[in-house]
Amino acid sequence: MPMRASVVVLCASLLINWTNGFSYEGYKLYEIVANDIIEMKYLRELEKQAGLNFLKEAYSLGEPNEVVVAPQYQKEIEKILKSIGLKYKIVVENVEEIMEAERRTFSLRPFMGLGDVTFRSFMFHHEMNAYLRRLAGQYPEITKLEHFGTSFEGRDMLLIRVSSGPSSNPDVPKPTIFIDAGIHAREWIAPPAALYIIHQLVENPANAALYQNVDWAIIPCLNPDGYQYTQDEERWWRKTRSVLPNSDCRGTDGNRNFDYYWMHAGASSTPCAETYAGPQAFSEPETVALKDWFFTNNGTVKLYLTFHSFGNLLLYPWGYDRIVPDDVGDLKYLGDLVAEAIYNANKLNSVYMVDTSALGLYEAAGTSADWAKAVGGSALSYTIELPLGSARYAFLNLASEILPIVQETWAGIEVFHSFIEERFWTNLTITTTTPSS
Ligand code: 0X9
Ligand code: ZN
Repeated sequence: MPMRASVVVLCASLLINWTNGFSYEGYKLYEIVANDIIEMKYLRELEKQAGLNFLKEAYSLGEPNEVVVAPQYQKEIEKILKSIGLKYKIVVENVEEIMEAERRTFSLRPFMGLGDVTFRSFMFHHEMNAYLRRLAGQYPEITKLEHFGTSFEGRDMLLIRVSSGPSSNPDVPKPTIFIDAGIHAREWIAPPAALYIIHQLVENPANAALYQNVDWAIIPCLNPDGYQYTQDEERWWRKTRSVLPNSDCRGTDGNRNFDYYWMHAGASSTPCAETYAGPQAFSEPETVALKDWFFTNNGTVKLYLTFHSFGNLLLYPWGYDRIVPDDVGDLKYLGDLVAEAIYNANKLNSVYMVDTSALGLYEAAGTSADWAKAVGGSALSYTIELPLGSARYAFLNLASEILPIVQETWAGIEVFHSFIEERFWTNLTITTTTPSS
């Protein structure tokens, strides 16, 4: 290359790096297919290594896994795949081109005022907080803001409570439904699902009955640092953004960081891996905040829901191993009812599969949903893997499909509410107010 041309290229690449610290330039998207159990096991082991970012895991043999690989690892990965005999193909030669288009769409989102909510485009974390603050100011009789915690980078994590007030029956406290979203940064469809529940409860008077006998505690963004980082830099970032003393790689998988069978299965001890469980359980301020909240509100949570994406799955414990809990009957029955309601909402007509986390997806220990049931005291606990809709690439949900997805999800939430109200309020108040003869 002539000197002048190389200087121009160098300046251009410096400019790209200056305007945007991270680039997917040269990253490739692979589809890797395991055709037997041994190949599948190899793949699961590869997942715990640095350098591979699994975007989609195959549920069954023969189905493609989608994996994004940085330029410096591509040769080595291809060599390993060939030596094992794993079939792969490159489906995107340069991921940066996809991401440029994504960034363009995001930058063209319609204007919204601070304090507003929208389900027509994705929001920034500070906009979510501003919305919660506006609601708390406008509806002080039914809402209360709580400082849930401070993220590693110092962001304010806000939780909103929706309640009509304390129980008038001293023998029966109101049950709480706890909902979080966004523990995985790149799963952008998750926070809007939580925000829509808040919006429906607080701003739609037709739903006032839903917080008469049941209290709600909702945190729409459990990993604000990671979320911001996906908007500014690396769209497919999953973990928190904490800094480790002995590694240049940052972040822990929040959903491997809880102290219940920590590191037992499906988690990595390699800091650069996507499923890095952290140097120890509860190493992250964001997961500690959740733990502390549960302990402070001792025993009140009867249903724990955590929104993720994607895959149309309603998963209940256990996730750390392929075993079912004693109350599997309730968990499966309620999950099926919810799945039916989501389908019948007639928005995207998503068909959800209902199973334990380990049997329906894969074994993974240290998740919030296992912890919420085993230690946090919430017998009912679900991980909800929201749909990808008609998006072509993993996690890159279309802005135009936010609304139908959150609407159909809301139909499922109404069913969850009815079950909790009946079991932990109606039935209990009848027993405590009817004198036994
Ligand atoms: O791996 C996870 O943390 C969740 N899937 S995601 O694609 N959103 O990352 C699934 C958690 C469900 N629990 C288990 N499979 N144990
Ligand atoms: Zn997730």
